[in-house]
Amino acid sequence: MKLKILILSSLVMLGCNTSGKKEVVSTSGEAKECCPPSGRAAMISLPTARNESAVQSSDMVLIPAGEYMMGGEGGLALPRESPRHPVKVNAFYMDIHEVTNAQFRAFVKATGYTTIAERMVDWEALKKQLPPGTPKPPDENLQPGSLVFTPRPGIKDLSNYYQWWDWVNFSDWRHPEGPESSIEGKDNDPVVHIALADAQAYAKWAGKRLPTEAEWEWAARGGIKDAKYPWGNKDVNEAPYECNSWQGSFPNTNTAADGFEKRAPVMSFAPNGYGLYDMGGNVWEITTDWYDPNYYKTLSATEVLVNPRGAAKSFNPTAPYGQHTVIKGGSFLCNDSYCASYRVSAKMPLEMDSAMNHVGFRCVKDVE
Ligand SMILES: [Ca+2]
Repeated sequence: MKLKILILSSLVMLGCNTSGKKEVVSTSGEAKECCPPSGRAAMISLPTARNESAVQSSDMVLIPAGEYMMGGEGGLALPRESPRHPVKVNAFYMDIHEVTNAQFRAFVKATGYTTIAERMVDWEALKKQLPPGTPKPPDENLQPGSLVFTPRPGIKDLSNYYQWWDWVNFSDWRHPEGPESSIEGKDNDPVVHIALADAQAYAKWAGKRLPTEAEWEWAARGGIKDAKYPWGNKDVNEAPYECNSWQGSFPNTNTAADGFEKRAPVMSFAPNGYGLYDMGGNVWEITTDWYDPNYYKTLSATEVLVNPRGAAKSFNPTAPYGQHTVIKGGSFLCNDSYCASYRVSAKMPLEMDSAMNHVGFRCVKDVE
């Protein structure tokens, strides 16, 4: 069942991909030239560097302190990613992989926590994210649920996200594609349908915290200066694949040439230079920074920001009444035909009470 009113408040960043148009305009008004999907996507490769014995661990690696140019310019970078600006971050520990279903299950078992997607929609909270005077939807449309990628057949007009995102009642972390789906046998998949408060609750229980965007991007760069991706500058469409993304014509054809149609078990692809897996693709990862597409334009091009925490407040022109934080890394739905968000500087907004079947998280920890 659809709950379009809620989707309106949530459909902020959902169109990770649009393709096939000469020019694509996102809902945020940012236009970019389209890069047609590479024919190399048809090449089959097997995932590399999988380490199943470590998947269940809560291993972290030390990310060294350092200074870098945050953001991106040129190529596929969106205006929200520029200008680049100098940033310095302290050292911290970071989870080597996204939080898995098994890890999240342990948290729920220990605490009895119920995620936002599992709760009835709170109309009093929701209406604050909508234009004043928006009528209350019928109660049956306030059932627990979340957003699931559900493309209609034969989509041609790629300007309307509703064609591939549905509100699905009783879709949650245990039921990623709807109530009939399950995570049985998917302990090592990244947990999804996680909203900001859910991720923060897990992090607190684990004695950790969520990363800032600056920490996340510095870690994603893996010690490689000014590269586009966590693995360097190798074309994302060139086999052997470096991350779980989308091959084919979005959103109609997913060839899964990288081995995975949806989420991949964590650590299915090679790590970056810091030993971090899936910093590009697989699932988006939540950070604590408020989203504002104009934030970087307010910063000095020369003065080094130390441990920045993002914009002072949330601003998302496509959903001005909501509160959005930055998510990073892209997902299994990303490809070069639009946002290409496996790029280290890419970012999207996530409404803080929203969850989706391609958004998860990982944690960090301060150095004592
Ligand atoms: Ca894939």
